[in-house]
Amino acid sequence: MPNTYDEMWEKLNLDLDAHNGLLEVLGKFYGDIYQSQQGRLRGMEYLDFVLSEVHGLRIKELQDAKAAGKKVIGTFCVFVPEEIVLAAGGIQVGLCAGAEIGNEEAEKILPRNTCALIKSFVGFKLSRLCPYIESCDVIVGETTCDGKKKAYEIFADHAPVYVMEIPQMKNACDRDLWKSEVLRFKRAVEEVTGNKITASSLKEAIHLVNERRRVLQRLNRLRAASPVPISGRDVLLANQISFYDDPVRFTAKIGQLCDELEERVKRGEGVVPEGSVRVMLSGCPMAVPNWKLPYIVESSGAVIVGEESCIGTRNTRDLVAETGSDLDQMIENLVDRYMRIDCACFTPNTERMDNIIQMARDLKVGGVIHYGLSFCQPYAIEAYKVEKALGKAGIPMLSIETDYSMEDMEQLKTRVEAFVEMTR
Ligand code: BJ8
Repeated sequence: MPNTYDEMWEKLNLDLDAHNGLLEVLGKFYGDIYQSQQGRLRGMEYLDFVLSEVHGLRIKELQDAKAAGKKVIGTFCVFVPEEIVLAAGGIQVGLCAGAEIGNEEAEKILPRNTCALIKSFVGFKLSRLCPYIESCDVIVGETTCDGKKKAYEIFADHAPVYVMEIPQMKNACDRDLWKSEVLRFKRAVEEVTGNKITASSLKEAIHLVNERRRVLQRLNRLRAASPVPISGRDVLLANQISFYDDPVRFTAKIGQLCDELEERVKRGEGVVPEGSVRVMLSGCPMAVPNWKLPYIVESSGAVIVGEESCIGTRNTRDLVAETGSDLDQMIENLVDRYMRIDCACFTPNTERMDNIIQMARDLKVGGVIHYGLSFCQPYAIEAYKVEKALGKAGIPMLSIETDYSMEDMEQLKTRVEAFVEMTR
């Protein structure tokens, strides 16, 4: 049956048949994992709607903005400072990379043993399945892990790519490098958008992105109540959607969700059966529609109360200081904030251990599930240190390595159930 958006998708050069197949699978998957939940908040209807229109209405908004002269910048990493893009009048979208549907195409040009996230974005592009990628005027890559770094070289043959260099250590010279990269990015964005960034546009953009972080921080504080008032899956969805929804609208809607949640917390209402084990996830990001592990955890007698991840607290924990009104000071503030990101690509990365222990204690978790995508060396290797640090703090950890396929569902469920029982 023709879809209202077929014409738009055709213009974006999508493979319509394959794309319809993707939407069908996504809809079914979403129904099973999300809409089957009991006691969801009314405010989740907004997120359900956004997700149901993920390739429709939001793409239409992007197309309309482009027609009005705006530029769309796509990213794969929380290191790319959205404040710069917004200050130049652009729109930034986090590209998802959470499904394996384009793997066959991706494996024609990438080694099979590449992390699922990388294969996913390459596969989406080669299979012509992602209207976000096709809407981008520029896609910003970064030199975080080796896999991404090298994949962008190949990806650049298929899409307009700009790569930011990310330092791997946190010494003074690394900060200098990062500052020069932020300034280089600023110049590139000004060139693409045709707009000069001013002190007032940057100030406004910093505030806007901080407001979105603040509302997600509020959501995280509220979800930590006991009894747990919202599922981990629903909070993960809010974090995932934060990467591509309009930031002003998203912040307002999540504010309303938080108001509703606050009332629920005051009434002492929970959303999961009494005795559910509080669990925290830690590790690789979970991009849309990667909901496999959260679903398994929350159908195994546990509830997720926090995600130590880039689609989680790593992206929302730190604000940019809103001090200073000249451009230089604001750039310094941006540089400082982004240097605090504790991605496993850094060495050493001791602040991540401290942050995990702090978070696990604050959230009063029974255990931590460390999640690594298969073939992701930074997180897989760092899992050893995380387990050691948690062990010292008396908090048990289960290390899971998986990808986007459904083949290991049963095996994962058995391991998660055993872990949940052990922590009880
Ligand atoms: S700041 S976590 S978003 S790099 S999972 S592609 S690391 S092999 S995603 Fe990340 Fe930025 Fe770091 Fe966050 Fe490589 Fe690992 Fe794959 Fe990864």
